[in-house]
Amino acid sequence: MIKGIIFDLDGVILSTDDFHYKAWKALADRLGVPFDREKNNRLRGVSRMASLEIVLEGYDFSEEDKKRFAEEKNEAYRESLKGLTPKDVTEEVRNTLEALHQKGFKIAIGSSSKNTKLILTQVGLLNAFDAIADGTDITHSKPNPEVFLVASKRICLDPSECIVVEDAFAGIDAAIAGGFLPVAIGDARNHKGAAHRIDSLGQLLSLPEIR
Ligand code: B16
Ligand code: MG
Repeated sequence: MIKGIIFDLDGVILSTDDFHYKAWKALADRLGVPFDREKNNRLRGVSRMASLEIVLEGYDFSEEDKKRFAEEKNEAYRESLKGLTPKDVTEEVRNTLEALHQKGFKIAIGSSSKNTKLILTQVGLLNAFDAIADGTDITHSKPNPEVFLVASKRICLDPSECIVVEDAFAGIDAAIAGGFLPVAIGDARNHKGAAHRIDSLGQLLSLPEIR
């Protein structure tokens, strides 16, 4: 029986996935490395350094350069986060989180991002979840299930009792590897392993496990 929902952050609760894209694109353009939205989809849910490796595929840079590039991208990304306000959380997202709580479900965040708490603070959602697990809690990012396992432990539920909502192929893989029920939104709807596919977060409330 499903008793908890673990949400990915970028691309599920907020559209910060687009900020990631723009920050990577600026870096890639500066370096003369081709980068487009299709390639960007491979970065969803993947850690910052692993993302950089994908951006630089086929190009050779020193480890020192790569460290600087990752910092450059993160600075550009954090600059764009400064513009985030509570208005960036849609009514649908707020209402869905509230409705899930009212129905007695535990809700948590499971994000690879080390900027998770900064983002949640900016949009006024830091205290909206029963637990937060993020990039600062883990050593292996998605598709490893570690972040979801930390989140489920923090809401005292077994993975089999939790839905994971993801926009990333790596996130759906992680959910499956950890024994969670994977629900896909956005790009992840193309993943064959998803148990359910939704077009927007409110549709969660119509799933048979939630109704
Ligand atoms: P940061 P999620 C992930 O967040 C993003 O999808 C991915 O694009 C990003 O590289 C990763 O966080 C690390 O983010 O550089 O902020 O630590 O989708 O798991 O919420
Ligand atoms: Mg995501």
